[in-house]
Amino acid sequence: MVALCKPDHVVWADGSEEEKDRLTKEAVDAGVITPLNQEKLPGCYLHRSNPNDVARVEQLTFICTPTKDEAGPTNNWMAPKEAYDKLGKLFDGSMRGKTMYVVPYIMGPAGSPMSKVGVELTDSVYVVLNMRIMARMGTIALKELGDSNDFNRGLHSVLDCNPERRFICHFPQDNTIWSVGSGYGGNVLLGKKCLALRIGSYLGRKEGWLAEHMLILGVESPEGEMTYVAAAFPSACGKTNFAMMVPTNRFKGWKIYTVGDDIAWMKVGEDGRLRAINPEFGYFGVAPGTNFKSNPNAMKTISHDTIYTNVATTPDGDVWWEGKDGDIPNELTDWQGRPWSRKGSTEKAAHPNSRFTAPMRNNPALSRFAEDPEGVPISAIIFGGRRATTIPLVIQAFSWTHGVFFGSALGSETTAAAAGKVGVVRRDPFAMLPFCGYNMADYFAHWLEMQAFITNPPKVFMVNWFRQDKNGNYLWPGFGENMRVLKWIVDRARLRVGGQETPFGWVPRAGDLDLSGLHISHEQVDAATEIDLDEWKAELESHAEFYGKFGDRLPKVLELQREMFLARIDAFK
Ligand code: SAT
Ligand code: MN
Repeated sequence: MVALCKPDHVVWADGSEEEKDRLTKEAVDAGVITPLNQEKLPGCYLHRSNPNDVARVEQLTFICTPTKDEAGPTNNWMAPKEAYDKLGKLFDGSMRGKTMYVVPYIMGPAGSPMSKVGVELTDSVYVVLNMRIMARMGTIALKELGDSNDFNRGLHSVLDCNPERRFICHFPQDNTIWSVGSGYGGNVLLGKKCLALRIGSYLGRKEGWLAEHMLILGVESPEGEMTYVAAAFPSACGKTNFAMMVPTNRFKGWKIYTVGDDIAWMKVGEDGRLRAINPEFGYFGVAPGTNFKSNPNAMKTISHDTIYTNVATTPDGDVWWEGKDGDIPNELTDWQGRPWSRKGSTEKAAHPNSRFTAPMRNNPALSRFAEDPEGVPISAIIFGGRRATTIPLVIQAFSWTHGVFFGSALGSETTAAAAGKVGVVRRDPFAMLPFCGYNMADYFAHWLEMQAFITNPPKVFMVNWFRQDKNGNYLWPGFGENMRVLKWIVDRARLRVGGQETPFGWVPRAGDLDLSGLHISHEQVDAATEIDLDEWKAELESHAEFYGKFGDRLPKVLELQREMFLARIDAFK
């Protein structure tokens, strides 16, 4: 790769504090990052990206399998040879005058049988500084690897950051990722979406485990009973908030512990239960909307040793974004470094997809099992999305197969995390649409097959915090109040609370959800949990269009589920 990229220098990252200080200084001197107010935000820095490079680019992301069928209808495909040739030309000489950093890293705790080693070669010091937060990086990874050559091969160059020369290519058969022309997190922190999800999902199928776009949290009751759940929501739908939730006052004594906020690797343990690890070491979270009400633990987490990307700043070097606590400052510097004023400016001061990169050890609610090499046992799996209508506050699947059906048909309104239009419902199965590294029909089949190995399978649920009334107001207050829903989920998983059977699953009856002290009307809660048969008919009909993409490859049992639910509507009418 040195012969190809022709860097002036090669630097092996060891992950030490000394190295962090040296690289931070170099990055500051080069203008890549700027120190923030070190009294308010010790160890914190700001990075402003190229304005054309602020989110993942799904249209430029490719799965390079030998055949197009292996990548499937939901992925962009490029033949491996074509991709290597095309990107090889771009990488040729790309690091002239620059340094190539060699970044060895582990996804997962050191010594865990579930962990994987990767090595990312990059010409971006911003990537190195972010990777050391997001993954266990440096010498520790080389030790983990030993003399094995089983590691992910990642190559990254920002080039001139031109969208015309931007490609994120995955070669699952070679355990290789080539990323060029971008500096944005999801495109370039190769351990995250590229390895932990796209390549990971491929390896998971081959090796019999699951790589999922899921948070992992532990709920502890006042009696000390701990229950772990994993939950899949599309990007920017509140996974980080849910993973760090502080329960509403009514639930005094209940505690939520974070294991992970974005990715779960799950495998059947010796005990026949599904066990999950968080392969990451930090959080790459969305800043706008984060405040002491929506996520107090995140606010504490990002108060030191954090890299901010594309947020706004105040005159005294503090950070700001839309939805932060307190009054909107009169004067700011916006995410592009331009003066911004509360009265005069019409654009947002922070980019809607501006981010923080923070070490998970900063999180006051970090689970003490977050680094357990065996993972935590999962009792419930939750699928969620952002839906104005149709999907109730919570609904439980009748079976694992039904749960896979829920996941396969998940829909959500689009957000700012990916480039493109915001606010349209798109099918995002398992919240994995942009992250599944192989044919999604085979991915559904893999999920269905897993049940043969899990003797004690988690119960499966769907939630929707975002349902609206006719005037566009949210029906459910969300945030800490979501504890009420989570409690029902935990009690259902432990077989000790009632529910109402509907054609499509169980929902809580009046009295099953603890609503004490909640200042909203019962009618409003009823509206949030209502099943509207006509809306569901339209929903199930719209699944057909999505399922149709997969042709014969779609597992038959999913289409049969869909038709069965459609037929049940008439029986309930
Ligand atoms: O933008 S990232 O892919 O890093 C985060 C996300 O979209 O979930
Ligand atoms: Mn994500």
